[in-house]
Amino acid sequence: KSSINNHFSLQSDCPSSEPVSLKLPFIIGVAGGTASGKTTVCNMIISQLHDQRVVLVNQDSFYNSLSDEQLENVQDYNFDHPDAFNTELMLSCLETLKLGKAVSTPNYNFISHKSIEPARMVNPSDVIILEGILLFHDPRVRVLMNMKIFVDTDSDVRLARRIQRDTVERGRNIQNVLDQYSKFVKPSFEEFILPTMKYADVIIPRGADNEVAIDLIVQHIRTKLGQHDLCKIYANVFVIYSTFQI
Ligand code: UZR
Ligand code: MG
Repeated sequence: KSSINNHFSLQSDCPSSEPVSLKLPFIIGVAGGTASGKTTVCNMIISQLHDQRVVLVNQDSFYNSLSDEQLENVQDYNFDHPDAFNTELMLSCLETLKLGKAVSTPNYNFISHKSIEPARMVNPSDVIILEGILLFHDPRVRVLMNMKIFVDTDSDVRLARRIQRDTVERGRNIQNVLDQYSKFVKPSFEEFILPTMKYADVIIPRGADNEVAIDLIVQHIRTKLGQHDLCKIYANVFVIYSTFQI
């Protein structure tokens, strides 16, 4: 009875580690400028996939912690530059998740600008949704994704939302947000984020207001998950077949 189930494990071949699931997760990347509606798009996809195991991993979690010296001059720190992230760590976490294993990810705090305890444990899932402004920047991260979505929202709409969000949720004042925007956020968007739009499989205009696009994306994910299920059945049949050969 237990032979054909969704999470056939290869314990005997992996003496050093926990069981590895044969089921490969479907990995979706959602990128786009600040306050473009990435989080809302992700949440809309997640709410439509309620019958699957879905997990959201945010690139923000992998921000490098600022040193005391950097904290003293935080207004000169560019959080919108690719070097602000620990991409090596994100890559290794994603590789682990892709293998169907649980992983612990850092927990970045936007007020102290540091990773804080406790770390966040991410469980193996059928669908892994990654979200972040610079997710498509590193080619090694791009190849891990089965589907890449770019949320394309007008800059003025994004700035308006950013002011709203940073003053309410991230403890900033308006002057501070505007200075940061013109000094780093806008130039980095043009230099590093916008050029990655060409890597997207799907570009969503107007972000989360675009329900048709979200419905189409969810349909595609469901089709692909069906195909994954077929691969899983073939893989399990193969394991059972090999077992009986011995
Ligand atoms: P989203 N950011 C902060 O404001 N503080 C931090 O400690 C780390 C990041 C901002 C960052 C970027 N820029 O524009 C934004 N600044 O978070 C990305 N300044 O987050 O995708 O949710 O907009
Ligand atoms: Mg967000």
